[in-house]
Amino acid sequence: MKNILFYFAGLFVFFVAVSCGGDAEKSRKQDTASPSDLMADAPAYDVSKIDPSAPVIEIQLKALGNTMAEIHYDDTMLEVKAGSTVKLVLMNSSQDETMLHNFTLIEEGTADKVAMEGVKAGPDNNYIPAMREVLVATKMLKPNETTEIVFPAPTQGTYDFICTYPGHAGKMRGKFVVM
Ligand SMILES: [Cu+2]
Repeated sequence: MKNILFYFAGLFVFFVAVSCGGDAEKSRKQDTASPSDLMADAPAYDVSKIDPSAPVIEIQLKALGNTMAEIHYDDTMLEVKAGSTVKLVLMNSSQDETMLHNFTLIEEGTADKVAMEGVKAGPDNNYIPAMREVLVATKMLKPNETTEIVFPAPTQGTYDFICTYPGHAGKMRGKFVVM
């Protein structure tokens, strides 16, 4: 009789142990997101993640033109190596005081959408919309102003860059290729 009691007691302890173990396992799984979950939640690109040991590539870019018909960037095909840090120097070489320009790096094929949202974002936001498609942007420059931004090259692929000042993106756009 004693042996049977021990047997049941043992069985009981066994089941409790198994079920508790199962719960612990489940809660651990809930606490730890799988890599695919993390990717779904993470922003597409983290501009602050600069690797101090990465090579720095400097790009000089000029915004030119004094009329809506003339405005353009002096380079419309920028190329950088993946894994590098990009130092982009933008100069607004327009002379007309109404010609404000910036550089906005965006996901490929989103130029019109970003430009439209940029108009809505307005001057208080430098006409730069807060949206996932925008990777990084300079401030809006007045004529003869220069600025620089430093950012990590995004993952390999082709991106677009535009000026988000209202009406400029049609003429002021180019490709940014990460090789
Ligand atoms: Cu512009």
